[in-house]
Amino acid sequence: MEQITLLDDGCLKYEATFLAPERANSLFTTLRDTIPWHGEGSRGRLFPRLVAWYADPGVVYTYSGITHTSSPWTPELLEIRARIEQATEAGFNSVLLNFYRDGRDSMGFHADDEPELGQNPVIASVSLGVARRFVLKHNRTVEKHEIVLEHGSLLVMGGTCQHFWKHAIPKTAKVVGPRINLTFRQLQEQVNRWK
Ligand SMILES: O=C(O)CCC(=O)C(=O)O
Ligand SMILES: [Mn+2]
Repeated sequence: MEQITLLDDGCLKYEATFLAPERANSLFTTLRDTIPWHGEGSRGRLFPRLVAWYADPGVVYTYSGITHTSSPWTPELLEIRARIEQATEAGFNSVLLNFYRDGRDSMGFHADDEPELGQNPVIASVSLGVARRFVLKHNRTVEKHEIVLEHGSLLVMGGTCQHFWKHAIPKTAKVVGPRINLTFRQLQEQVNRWK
């Protein structure tokens, strides 16, 4: 895997051909057609993408003010998780799936820094379908780093990535087809918070 060290010890690993092209093709079709994709939003506005969430029984995840309950793993998701756990030597108890229908779907700058993820989480991200730009921006210096996430690729974010950097999938004006992204996460037991 290609390794990139970002300012302040953010760590990125990238493998463009993590999944063989035929397997990536069939996974894309199966996930597109069988995952119960649904819209989600906050403050009365839908996010510009569809989502789904899978996790081990009992795992709860709150982000953007929404508490998510999970569906049980499908065979395809279990297969990808096993391959990723082998490649990263990390464990993952949940996966968030995003479906970008076309170039107008996107994800704004954010960090995966919910308390359930703990300090310096390892987040493994598999991309299927149309390649899209993944942009990281340093919180203080605003320095940017960009990777085009290819069909069948694996990106691993580790180190202090979620602390000092934000990441985004920008919209594109080009006419592009759909993309599926899976981010595998290890969620710790729900932390009690004053809210
Ligand atoms: O679609 C992507 O590659 C990024 C997804 C992401 O950052 C997230 O789900 O938190
Ligand atoms: Mn993210």
